[in-house]
Amino acid sequence: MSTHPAPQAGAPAPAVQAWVGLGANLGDPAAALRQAVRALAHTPGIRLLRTSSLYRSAPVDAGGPDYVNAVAEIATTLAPHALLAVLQALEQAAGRERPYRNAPRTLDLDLLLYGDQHIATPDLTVPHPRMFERAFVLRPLAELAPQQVPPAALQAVQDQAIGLWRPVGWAD
Ligand code: A4P
Ligand code: MG
Repeated sequence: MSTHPAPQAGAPAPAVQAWVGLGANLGDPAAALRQAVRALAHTPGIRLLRTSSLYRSAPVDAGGPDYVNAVAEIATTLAPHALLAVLQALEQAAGRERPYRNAPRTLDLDLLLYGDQHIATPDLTVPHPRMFERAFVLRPLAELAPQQVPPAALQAVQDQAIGLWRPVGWAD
């Protein structure tokens, strides 16, 4: 017999823990990340659990100014595609333009992990397909959820230039 009780009809969906990668390198990137985190915290179906430190990182596979990157840990009752739609709406609200691949951007929000689910659809792949190649994802994610980041993965990206964003933090 299953040890898990069957969900009750009409019962609220159970919350799933998920991690969102944030990045920006145009305009005022730290302000854009702060605004995005505030907006996530106020979105129905999303509870903001924690945020990593803000990091400054050199562009990877891209040009333009240095990036500010961070990761947010959330609990959400939204389904993965509904969460993606929220992230894309916030990117649009921040004036995101997409002139070419990996172009500098005012705000990029990527769904890195959604519980332990593996998702492969035309518009959503989870875990995010490039996250394990990137220090700007793995360093802040390891701060929040070291169990999600194998030491060998961190080691593999140690040559990528990244450090804490100074002098301002989330509160500034
Ligand atoms: N998509 C599929 N899976 C996902 C997912 N898990 N999360 C689709 C979010 N979106 C996902 O995304 C293109 C399409 O990916 C979307 O339509 C969505 O349906 P996009 O945001 O329009 O384009 P993008 O940002 O160029 O793609 P992506 O995948 O976010 O780019 P990357 O690979 O993350 O690279 N260097 C530094 N230092 N810091 C950065 O933040 N970012 C990039 C972007 C490159 N270099 C960087 C940084
Ligand atoms: Mg993106």
